[in-house]
Amino acid sequence: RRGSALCLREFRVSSSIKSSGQVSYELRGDVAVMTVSNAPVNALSLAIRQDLVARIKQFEEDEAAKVAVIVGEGKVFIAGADIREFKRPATEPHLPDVIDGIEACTKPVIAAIHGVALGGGLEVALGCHFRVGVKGAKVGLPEVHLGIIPGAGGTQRLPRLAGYEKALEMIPSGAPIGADAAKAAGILDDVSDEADAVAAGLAFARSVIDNGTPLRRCSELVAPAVDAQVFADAKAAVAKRARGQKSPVVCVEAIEVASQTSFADGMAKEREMFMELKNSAQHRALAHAFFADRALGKLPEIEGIAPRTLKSIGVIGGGTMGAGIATGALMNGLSVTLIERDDEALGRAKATIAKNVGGAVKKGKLSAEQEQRIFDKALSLSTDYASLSEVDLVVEAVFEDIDVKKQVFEKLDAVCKEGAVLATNTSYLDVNAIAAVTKRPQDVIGLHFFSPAHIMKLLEVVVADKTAPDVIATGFQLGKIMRKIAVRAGVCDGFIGNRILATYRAAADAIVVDGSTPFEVDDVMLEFGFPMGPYAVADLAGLDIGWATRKRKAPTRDPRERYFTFADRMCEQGWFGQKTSKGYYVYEDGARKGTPNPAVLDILTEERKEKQINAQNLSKEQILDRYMAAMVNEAAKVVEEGIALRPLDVDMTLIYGYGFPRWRGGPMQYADEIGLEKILSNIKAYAEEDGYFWQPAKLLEELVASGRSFADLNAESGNNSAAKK
Ligand code: TC6
Repeated sequence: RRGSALCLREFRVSSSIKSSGQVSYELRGDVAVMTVSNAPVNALSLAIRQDLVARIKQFEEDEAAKVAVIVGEGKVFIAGADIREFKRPATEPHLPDVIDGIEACTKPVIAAIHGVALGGGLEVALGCHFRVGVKGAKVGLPEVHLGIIPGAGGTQRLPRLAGYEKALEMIPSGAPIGADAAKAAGILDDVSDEADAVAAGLAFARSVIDNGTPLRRCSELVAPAVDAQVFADAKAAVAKRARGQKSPVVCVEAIEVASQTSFADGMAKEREMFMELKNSAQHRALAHAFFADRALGKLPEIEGIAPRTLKSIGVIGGGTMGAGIATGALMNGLSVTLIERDDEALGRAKATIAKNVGGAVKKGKLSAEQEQRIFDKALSLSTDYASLSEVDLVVEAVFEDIDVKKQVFEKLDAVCKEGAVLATNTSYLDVNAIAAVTKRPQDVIGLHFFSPAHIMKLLEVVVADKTAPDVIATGFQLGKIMRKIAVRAGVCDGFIGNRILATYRAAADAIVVDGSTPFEVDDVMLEFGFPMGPYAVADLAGLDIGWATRKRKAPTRDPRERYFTFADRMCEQGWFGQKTSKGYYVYEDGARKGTPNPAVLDILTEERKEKQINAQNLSKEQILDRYMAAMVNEAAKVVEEGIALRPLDVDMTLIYGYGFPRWRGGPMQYADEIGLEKILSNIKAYAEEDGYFWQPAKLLEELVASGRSFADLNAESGNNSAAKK
């Protein structure tokens, strides 16, 4: 009695599996309600898969049950396969077979969706004969973000149900869609008015029974044909955006397979593609990033600690950074009092905020009413510090000079209410020294935003020696409110990100002086997956910034350090990068993408001549190895010193603040993939040429000696759920 195509298909799941009780079975009249229960998100673990098989069999044999409804317990329907299990060899019953079993059922099975049905969760729903959602439910196939493709029929059933265009929109992007859009696309058969998924499922079941609605199996549907060009175009567009990440392109290829073969062959091909990606470094990196994201705020020092009240903030300084911070806070519902020196500066700050907010309205991120509220009510401008007497938190974003900052904090100490959090946005100065000028160092913290602060995701929460735990918790809370990725950092020159940046930039300069060109280095890093190379970034940021830093540090420079002069010579000529139309690249007529500036090569040749350096011809691989070794070595020192609590904190800092490709998982994850032994032996080889720069991190040596990895350190910290069994 099974559908024609399904009759021919082997039901590959052993039907002797017994339920372990994670999927309950309850008869409500003539409807069997199966509830998937695996907190917190009902991931499809082995036990759940086994239970589903057992419950489907029970339903088939239950003469009292005419229809089955599958629902999820708690906040969501099912959030997908259990990502933690991907590290282990796949164990039967495999999800595609479980879902085939659901679809092969001879009586109707309905998925009643609330919260989200994601990945394998939506695939389970696609294996059901009908799908009903409650309002607010979302469905999606986000596997692409984990470096894999939907591997339980999603790439074969979704195009048959919703068409190739919809599948091409949803699967390579991984973006979920709401219930109404899902209904419009034919993915949901109905969006119920019932608030509760069980009620929605029961109501739908009743209509199926009453109307005798025939079973509808996605595998048996035929999607309208499309021109093969659609896939070629999609592949080209997706590959361009993916910048080296494979899964988006494979998603398109898997959907294309659906247009070319039978369902059974398509499923076999999908499985092959899925398994290949599941065993790839890209999947490991993206799964690491998934869990690292969730581990960032899990810190023993703030566990169970409530943040302080956070409704209004003060911002000192209305330059690009201060105005950006104010914009981000205002856009997320906080009240902001912005302090500037005089009315003219306040006017400029207001104009910058208005431009930022206007941009957000144009992009649809903010409504016109919200914009209105910001300028009518939420934003206050003042030249008087006394206006900050009632704010809950102040972020100082003035000129990067320790004496100027100290003066600001003395004033804040005098005017702010008791319990207010006093934060500095410094990117490298000593937060302990700033805290020490106040009578309340426990309330002082670093909140290092990245420019433009209303757009960039990263926020370093810099914990000074005396910072109180609830102040740290408040820093993280501000990050959450402003939708930032907050990373805990300790105090040192440059904290996590800028300190590591300074080291790999120095390595790049050495590579360049020793014989490569800035353009080669940029190309290698672009190929690696960074959105821009370090020299194009320098042009964008302004070469004068690095010049000023070098001058500032000149008196304390260690004479053993190799010092390169080419960048100073460029600045002496007034080449500050994009803003002067010339830097490492030449920017014609205000263009944002430049062409290599050949004069830079002459400056480099001169420097080599002066220093009697014989230009080496480094291969792309050698350039990459050096650059990454410098990054990893400094990162290891940052972890060793406790500036970053765990390797994963470094990884997320580099991903969210410095353009490190997420699909490589950050420098520590990358180092684990390459092998720490290889990285260490490279460092030791480079040290033979420059022993001062290439001093191996002790942590790296220890890990190599004990045969451990950075991932092991993450696991030992106990806070990375990826490592949990
Ligand atoms: C797939 O389905 C492939 C199928 C083919 C197979 C052949 N597995 O995000 P939250 C944990 S691939 C294991 O903080 P929210 C998470 O780590 C999967 N664990 O909550 C955290 O644990 P912790 C495709 C998971 O309310 C806890 O649950 N699906 C999984 O902000 C809470 O998570 C996806 O990619 C999982 N699948 O957001 C969806 N999901 O407390 C991934 C979550 O120990 N999930 N955890 O740190 C999400 O997008 C979100 O979790 C959410 C809930 C929207 C479901």
